[in-house]
Amino acid sequence: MKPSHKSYEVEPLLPKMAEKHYAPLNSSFPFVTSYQTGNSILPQASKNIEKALKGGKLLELANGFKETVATLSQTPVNISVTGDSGNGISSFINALRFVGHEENDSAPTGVVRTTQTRAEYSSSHFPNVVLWDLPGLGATAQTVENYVKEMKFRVCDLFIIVASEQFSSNHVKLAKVIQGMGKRFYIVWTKLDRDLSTSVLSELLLLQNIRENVWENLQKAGVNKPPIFLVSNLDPLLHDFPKLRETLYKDLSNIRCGEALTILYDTCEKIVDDKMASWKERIANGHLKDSLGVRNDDDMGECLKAYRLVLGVDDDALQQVAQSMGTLVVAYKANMKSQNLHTLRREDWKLRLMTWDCLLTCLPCFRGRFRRMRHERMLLLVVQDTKAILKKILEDAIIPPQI
Ligand SMILES: Nc1nc2c(ncn2[C@@H]2O[C@H](COP(=O)(O)OP(=O)(O)O)[C@@H](O)[C@H]2O)c(=O)[nH]1
Ligand SMILES: [Mg+2]
Repeated sequence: MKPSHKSYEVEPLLPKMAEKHYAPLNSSFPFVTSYQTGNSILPQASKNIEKALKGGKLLELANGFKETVATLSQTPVNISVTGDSGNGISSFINALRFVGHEENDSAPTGVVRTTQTRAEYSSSHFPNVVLWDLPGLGATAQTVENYVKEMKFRVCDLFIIVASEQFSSNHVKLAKVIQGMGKRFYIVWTKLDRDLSTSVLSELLLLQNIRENVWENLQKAGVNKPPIFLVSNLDPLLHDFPKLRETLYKDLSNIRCGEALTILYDTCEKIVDDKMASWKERIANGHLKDSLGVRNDDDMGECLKAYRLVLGVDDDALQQVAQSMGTLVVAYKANMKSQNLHTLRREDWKLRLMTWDCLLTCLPCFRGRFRRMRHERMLLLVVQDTKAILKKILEDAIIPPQI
């Protein structure tokens, strides 16, 4: 059946640009977190970033983003691992931490009920993350409401619902209640090794059946599609474990940085818009030559360079930023229409029309008006490129690019 609900894959970080690059934060981000660190550093970070951008200092701005992300990355995150008793909750925590069940600091596991109260674990693989090992929902005769209260769901940022053998009504109840709280969760199906050794189906078909079964049960209860991972706790490197870890890293970034960086990006957008407004005024007043510092304001190539310089996205600045972010300058320039006058005219038919010599020769009386329109158009295109570059810098500050 075709899923009718919005998929719950990793949310884009900065949604409006998500189509361009992988982007992990979102104003409609479905997490509720404390953001203690984010709230306290935000005013100063915002001030620094504002100052850098107003002064057209892209490198300073990029460093400001990086510092902000570094601080936010230390925000503590609570992850609760829940499910039905005996499903492999404690074993999953051990596997995620790469800790054998016989090791000292492992979560106790076993065929008899071993987890009676919630217990916390940490892992060097996920710094500043508390993994809460919960007793399964079926462990006591309590209601879901009581369980949610006792297990302190409110203070948790992310949930992992562990299931195996069958996806029960308890799993569905947990998913519903977590979704109702506006928090994110994954389903982790464990004991895949057993399923694989006992099933007569091919591996591909078996995996597909498990996924479909989980999804159908959730769908019937009106739950949005969560990420579903199929694993064996005996093999912490196999099956969906690598994908699960990758998703978890991205979501941790979202939880920690999401709200704060969206606010910072909005501030940047506003500054760029203000800059555009003030330059539009100068264009309208005809005071361009002096303020832009160009010899000839009909020389569109020279003016383009000047607009890029005042917005802080000139070639030198981009080169410095790329170096600081550990990537190649092409990563920032590849989608840039305003690389030079040739690319700008190629990519924008309106500007092409406005810079068509015949038009100016045929309609000399409109020369002044055309000049203004050309400048406004060019400014707008440089502004659009600047915003895209700012977004990319922010994304790269969160997840460093790999070259
Ligand atoms: N074969 C297999 N056994 C598992 C797996 N995960 C857990 N178990 C076993 O299932 C039993 C219950 O596991 P436990 O982690 O204590 O479940 P919990 O009650 O949900 O915490 C233990 O005997 C585990 O060894 C798995 O992925 N594969
Ligand atoms: Mg347990």
